[in-house]
Amino acid sequence: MPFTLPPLPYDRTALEPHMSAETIDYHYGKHHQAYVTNLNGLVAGTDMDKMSLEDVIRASAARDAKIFNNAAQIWNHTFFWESLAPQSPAVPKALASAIDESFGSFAAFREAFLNEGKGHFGSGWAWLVKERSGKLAVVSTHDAHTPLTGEAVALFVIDVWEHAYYIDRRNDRGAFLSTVFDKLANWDKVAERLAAA
Ligand code: MN3
Repeated sequence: MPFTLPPLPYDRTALEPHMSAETIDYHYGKHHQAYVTNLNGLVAGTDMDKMSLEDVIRASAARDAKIFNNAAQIWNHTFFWESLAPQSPAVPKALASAIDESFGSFAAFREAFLNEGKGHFGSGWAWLVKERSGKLAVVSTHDAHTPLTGEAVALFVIDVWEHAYYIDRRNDRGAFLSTVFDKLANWDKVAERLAAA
């Protein structure tokens, strides 16, 4: 079963001026697509070519870094695009309460998230997750690593690989993070994931 690039949930120009169509063309059209193309080449003829993407990620995590990296990057990027919206909605009540309980305030959550993303060394991802205890937490993962292989449930993510911001922001990861967080975060989607977690 060939894996396919999931459609973007909005038009390529819809996140402008905060994220350019050129960034979408490269980040979604080339980087995300390349992980799909690579994975299809790697799993062809193996026992993984009929599995779901999630099963491929779990099955390859301990035994095949190339397959794991490409499969997890497909999943992480799809989760990232779905974490964004052209008009960032207000934070729904249930999500706001969970954030207040875990971080003290939305402002404290925002600061923790932006610091985690800015402070992450090298390529990776900054996440809001729901831990097994029920508490929300901010974590980062390196390279392709993903909460999907652990016990926490992913709720929101921002990609902090350089390819995510270099076209629009050059080396300014901090400006990219705060703009995406403040202008493009799809809090309705995050609340939906929390309700399902
Ligand atoms: Mn990326």
